Amino acid sequence: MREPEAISARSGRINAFLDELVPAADAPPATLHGAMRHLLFPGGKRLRPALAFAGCEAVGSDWQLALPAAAAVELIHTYSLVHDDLPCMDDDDERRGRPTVHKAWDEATALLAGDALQALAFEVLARETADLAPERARDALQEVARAASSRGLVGGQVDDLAFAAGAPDEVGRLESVHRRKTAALIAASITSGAHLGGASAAQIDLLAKFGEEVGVAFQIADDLLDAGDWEPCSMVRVLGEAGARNRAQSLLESALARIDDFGPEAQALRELACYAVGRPL
Ligand code: GRG
Repeated sequence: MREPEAISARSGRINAFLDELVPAADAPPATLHGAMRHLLFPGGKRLRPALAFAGCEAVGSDWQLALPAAAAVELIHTYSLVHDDLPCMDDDDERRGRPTVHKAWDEATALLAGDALQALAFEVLARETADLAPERARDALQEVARAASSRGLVGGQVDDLAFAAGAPDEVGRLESVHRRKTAALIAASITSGAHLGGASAAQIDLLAKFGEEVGVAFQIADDLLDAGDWEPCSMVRVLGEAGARNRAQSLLESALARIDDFGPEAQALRELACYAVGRPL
């Protein structure tokens, strides 16, 4: 599916900003900084930064105001991938067609590079928002911190690792894992960008629900790409391919309906939601 303009036209800006933020690969300790950069550049789709920009735009502000939030969520996402690939978790040798960080360096370096990426996310969000109203920066920071916390990404990952197929209420438990492991950061990408753009509480409430549904649908769509090789914690294994596809579509429809009243400013957000789920708008 063709990349939406909300990604292609804005990736240059986030890439340049991330490049400024992360110390050069030869800055001491060079091993650590090289490892931090390894997965970050050239990086992946940059979906989460695009969602942060679109969240800011949806509430009527210039998308570039969301730059600190966009960088923070991509740094958190990257740290989570570096740690997820470690032998104590998914034990992967390759990511984005390149050796994983612990393969290119070693496990200790991958662990520490992930830690440093996470710390940098919060440093950026605090430092690069100094010109904005303090409550905008505080609210954005809180959204990202919560998404990265034991109630979000980390808690979801813990329950994913411990997931036992066949236990009661499998669908409910699976969605709970997806909501925290994947959707929390997707939703926080949108809401942190919207906070920096001066969103009202009512707008944040709608955008958070939109982001959560899009995030779960995105995880289901990602699982569908595994084509027959489904993890225990996959909606495709429980509902079958057609069932999982239907579930993703109905989550997307529900999400889009929530932002009906946002008008044309939310068009990038709509396009990104459809792109994440692999469906044209
Ligand atoms: C280690 C704390 C910790 C958490 C790990 C994010 C995660 C939790 C695991 C990564 C593996 C995975 C399948 C996560 C689900 C979210 C997901 C679909 C990630 C891939 O996101 P994309 O497609 O990746 O946006 P790119 O490479 O494009 O950035």
